[in-house]
Amino acid sequence: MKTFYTAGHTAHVPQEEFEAGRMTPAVEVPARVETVRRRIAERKLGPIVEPTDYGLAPALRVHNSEFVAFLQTAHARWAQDHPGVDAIPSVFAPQITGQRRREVMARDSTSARLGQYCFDTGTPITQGSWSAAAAAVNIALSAAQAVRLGDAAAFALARPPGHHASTTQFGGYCYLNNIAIAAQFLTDTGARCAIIDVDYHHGNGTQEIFYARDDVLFVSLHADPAFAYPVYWGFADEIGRARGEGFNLNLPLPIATNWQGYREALAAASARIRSFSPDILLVSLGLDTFALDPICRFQLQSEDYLRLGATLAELRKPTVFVFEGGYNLEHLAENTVNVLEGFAAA
Ligand code: Q9C
Ligand code: ZN
Repeated sequence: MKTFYTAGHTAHVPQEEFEAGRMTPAVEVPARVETVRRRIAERKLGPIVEPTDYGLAPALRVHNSEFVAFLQTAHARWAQDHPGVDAIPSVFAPQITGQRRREVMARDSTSARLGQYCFDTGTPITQGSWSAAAAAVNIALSAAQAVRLGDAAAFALARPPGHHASTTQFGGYCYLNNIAIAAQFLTDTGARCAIIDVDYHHGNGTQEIFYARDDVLFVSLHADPAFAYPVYWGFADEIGRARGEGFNLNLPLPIATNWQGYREALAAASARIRSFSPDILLVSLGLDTFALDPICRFQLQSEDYLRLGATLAELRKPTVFVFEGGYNLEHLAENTVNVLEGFAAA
């Protein structure tokens, strides 16, 4: 299996996020991808390949163009007034719509723009966030293209992650939705795509992007939003809308879910994917379901990731793995490679 990787991600070095009333050290850091890259090389999983540049057009198929334009220049604008600190929004006013919002936006205030295009305070825009986010998109697209051209599977070892980023908002450590852009790119070539999201957190961005559509299936296993981030999304009754009704499946799970609970939900997810009969499966591969993850509360063990990979392989589909969350730097590489080796061995 090819792994797509570029050192471009190291330009994105968030310092701190605002969480639970204080600034805390960032957990979505360059070492995440670097540790996984080293282990892939050690385990001789396959070649590590630089991505191709696809430009911005594929991202603009899923994201609002003003949102993308803002991301590109946000740090430079912010740095004029706040040199040396990352950009984090401090004002959110979703209730201000219509003419008043247009007036405020016309004033072009960076603070208002940040609040408009972001939904949390945990996703700082740093000097290198845009270039790294754009590189992550190219990684996901390159992995998608490899599978489209006949590889049985490919791994997009990308950061920043993507699954929380919606059409018009960044958040949850995500700026551009790597997997949604890849799925749209594949759909545009005529392939029928299903996305399974196994990150601990609900993939609210991916859900939103495909919510009214029946051509891309979204299935997510995640911590119940009743107790977990992203709080507002991921409930079981979010089933899609209009033509998309029945093409969004959320499987919220309780605190302390272990492999026994997880495998049951995975069986339900697999059944829905089989009935959808995709040409290509895309996996939002978060490893933050691990028992020792510092910000999450599931109980999967390292050997369970071999089982997860094997279960995904049983779907017998060409598969694009896209890296998402996972914050235990000591075990992240082992767990990630276990999924890929479990998949390849099955
Ligand atoms: N106390 C991904 O895994 N902070 N994003 C949650 C909970 C945001 C996670 C804080 C977590 C975002 C890609
Ligand atoms: Zn996550």
